[in-house]
Amino acid sequence: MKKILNYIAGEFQPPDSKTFLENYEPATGDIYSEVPDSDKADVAMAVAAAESAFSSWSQLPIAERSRILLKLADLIDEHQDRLAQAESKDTGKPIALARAVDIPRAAANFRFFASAIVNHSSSAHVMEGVAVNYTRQAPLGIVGCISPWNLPLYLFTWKVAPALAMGNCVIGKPSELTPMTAYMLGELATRAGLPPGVLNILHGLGPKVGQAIVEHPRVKAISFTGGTNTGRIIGKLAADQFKKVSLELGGKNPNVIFADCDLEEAIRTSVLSAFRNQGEICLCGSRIIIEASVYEEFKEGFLKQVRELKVGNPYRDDTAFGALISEDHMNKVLGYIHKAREEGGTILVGGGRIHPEDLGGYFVEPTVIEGLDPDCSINQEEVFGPVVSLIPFSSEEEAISVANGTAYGLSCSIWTRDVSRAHRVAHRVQSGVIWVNCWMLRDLRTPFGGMKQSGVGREGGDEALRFFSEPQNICVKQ
Ligand code: TXE
Repeated sequence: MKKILNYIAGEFQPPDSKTFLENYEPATGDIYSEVPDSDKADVAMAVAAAESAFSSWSQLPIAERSRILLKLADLIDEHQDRLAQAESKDTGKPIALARAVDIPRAAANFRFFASAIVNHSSSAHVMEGVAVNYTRQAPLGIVGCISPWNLPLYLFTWKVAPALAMGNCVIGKPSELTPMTAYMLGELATRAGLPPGVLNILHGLGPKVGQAIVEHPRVKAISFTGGTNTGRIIGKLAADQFKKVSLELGGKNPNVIFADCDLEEAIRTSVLSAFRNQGEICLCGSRIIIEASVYEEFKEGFLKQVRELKVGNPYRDDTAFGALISEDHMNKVLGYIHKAREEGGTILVGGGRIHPEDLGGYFVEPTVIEGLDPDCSINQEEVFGPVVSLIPFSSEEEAISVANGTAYGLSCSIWTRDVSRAHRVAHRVQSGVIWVNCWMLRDLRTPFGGMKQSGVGREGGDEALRFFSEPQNICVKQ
């Protein structure tokens, strides 16, 4: 049985407690590796390693920091296939998706921030004849990066890369459900020449080792992606010590389909946005709000494409839809489908567990529901699985009201050929990320994050560089 180890001070080591957790393969339900059950003793070791590395890492010339991170990006590319296989096995996601999206994006994250720091400039404010102010973006010191299981290496590196680029030392914790690629990253970091202690990777349970990272007084900031309830706990703990926090939380994202849109393209993209990664992406569009005059036409085309989705063994190259992350999560998703039935919804397609090729893992069919009130639980709560609800609307006003009618505000796709309407609606929808006639088209320079209960703060581009640094103004009298 493969034993995953913590990565502290450039060395792989077992947790201080010497105890391990079981790691399941979602496609089969089998235990296939063991994960350190780390605790605050491991956090203390990681903090000590990071403290001794900080001074030289933060003072390294920017070009040299950039060179090491670019090297790490190249190594991720070089090991793309191995990493994609590991990601697929650990998450149940199709290998094709891991190859096309997860792993290339992890490399892109390092490459993007390695280049961003070389081009980054700070501001100066001249008081004519009196003084000059210049603002230094000083690294924070030690920061914590806590990431979820749905896009493991993609989201872990989305945090770690800007943190390291700005000269911080990192204590990273991937999800206990998907530790494998973060573990493999440690080895690549060493090979890229990252000095020991600059990046430390701890594994284990959120409330135990995750919380110990948040609570450690020497950890200056926490960047977190995960569930809204966990974000609330982390936000409260961090506030006690006045730590900076960036919280990327859940979503209940609407796709708003106006009758004048390119319906064929809207259907094709809505299938992707509903079911990519089995619906386990915070950006997935789980409420499709459709103008009544094209409702039936949209529904017919949408259902046809959903029925054609290649569901099955994630290790086959042509699979488009794999297994859910865990038995608990599968039961949660099935529970929501059951509740939707009780609340009067009609299941148009899917609705149950399946066992493709007799695999014993956690597969749930892509599920489409109609006939539910916008206020019922499945239209309000984040299912984070392959369940989408169709909701008709009759006016622009109603569409905006339904789109805004949840506690979340992460992303929204608006489908229309009317440019004025696209802007008008976009400005009134309470979401941090708006796509017009597209979905998940990402430019890493743009601010990324949610409004309302979808989060606090923004990631990406300059926002990330600002988050992982502290402005220090220096005023020099002339
Ligand atoms: O996430 P958690 P879970 C949503 C989705 C899902 C729900 C719960 O709705 O069903 O959240 O998923 C660590 N202190 N999203 O339970 O628990 C944990 O170990 C510090 C949305 O898997 O939030 C993991 O590394 N850390 C989402 C990370 O937090 C703690 C992606 C996320 O786990 C902690 C995933 C604590 N007290 C789930 N408790 C998105 N927005 O992309 C847990 N952790």
